[in-house]
Amino acid sequence: MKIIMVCYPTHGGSGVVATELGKELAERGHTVHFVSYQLPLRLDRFQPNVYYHEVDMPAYPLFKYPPYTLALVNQLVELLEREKPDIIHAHYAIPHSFCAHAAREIVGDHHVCVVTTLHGTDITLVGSDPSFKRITRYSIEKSDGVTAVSENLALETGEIFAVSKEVRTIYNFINTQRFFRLPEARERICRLQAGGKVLLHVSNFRYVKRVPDLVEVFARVRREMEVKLLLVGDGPQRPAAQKMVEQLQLGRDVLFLGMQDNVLPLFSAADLFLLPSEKESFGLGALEAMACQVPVIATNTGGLPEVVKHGETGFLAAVGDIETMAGYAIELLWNEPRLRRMGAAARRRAETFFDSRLIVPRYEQLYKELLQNSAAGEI
Ligand code: GMT
Repeated sequence: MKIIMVCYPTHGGSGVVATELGKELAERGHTVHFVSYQLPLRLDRFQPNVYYHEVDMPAYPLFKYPPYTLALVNQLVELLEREKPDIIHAHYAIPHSFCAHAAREIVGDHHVCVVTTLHGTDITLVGSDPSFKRITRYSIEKSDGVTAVSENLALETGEIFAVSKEVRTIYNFINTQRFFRLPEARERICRLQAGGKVLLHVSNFRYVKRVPDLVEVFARVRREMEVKLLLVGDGPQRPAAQKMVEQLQLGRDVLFLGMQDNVLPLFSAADLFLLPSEKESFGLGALEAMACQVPVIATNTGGLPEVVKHGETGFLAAVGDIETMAGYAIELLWNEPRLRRMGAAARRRAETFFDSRLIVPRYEQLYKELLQNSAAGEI
């Protein structure tokens, strides 16, 4: 198949999922054209069957807000006319799916099918805002296939937008043959006394991630043992977190590492992954941790309970319940055999339910079904 993948190129989860999906599809012999405003972070543009098209954005002083989405539609129109793809796979209902519909309309191409994958931010955070709600609903209804990255997100989409369209859950995935705990990463990354532990958080530091809760949890764990906190990523809550760390005099043990392109050694150095989010449709970072045998302490929200099994591959607590999260962390970190058992169970869960070899064929199957329906005139 010939597939156009429209996504954000950044460190955020949706861009990572779209990029990894495109790469896996290209390895399976499909032709994949990525369209974005920048080369997606994990994309190797020289991989066979992969093409990358950057959206041309002329800077024109008249516009207060550069009309990126219009430039994207124009780029898609050109690709539809030139490449005659089978599928446009848009990651995010808005703006990407909406742009795909506009491009299809302009070209009058009734062959190409539009698949929209909902990631969460486009539904529960931005998409449900009154300024975007109608257009998000339209983008979902108009798609030939719609997927959500967890059952919870599929359910919420139905509740928020009252769409008649079937929203199929296809979980996020990880290639467990490539993403696994690297030996000796700990020693290379941080110096610790014998028995010292490492906590890890990776995110874009948006408010929804509740980074201050994370620092509070760490402060409590730090009172009990020798431990370091690695914070990977950047975003609006980083300055507040840095201030808290200073005030709580934790500076010696908290490392702000900023954006990191290669996160595998960091996951491999960790004993526990913390994700105290307000909302999380899936929590890709949690899955990456699990693939590296790192148990997860997270909040009992959104799709996280579908990823992290409480008491088996980590622990879940109510949003904002710092005491409980810290209690779980301390108990587990003191109990080395249980920590290792949970780590092994986490890895097994990643392999059994979220491996790319299981999930990517589900997307291929969806594309095939849609193309068959389209050929039979059912779309
Ligand atoms: O919240 C983020 O980290 C970024 C965001 C995005 O839109 O790129 O992530 C969303 O999509 C990820 C991939 O499907 C999910 O793993 C995240 O849970 C989801 N974020 C939220 O729902 C807040």
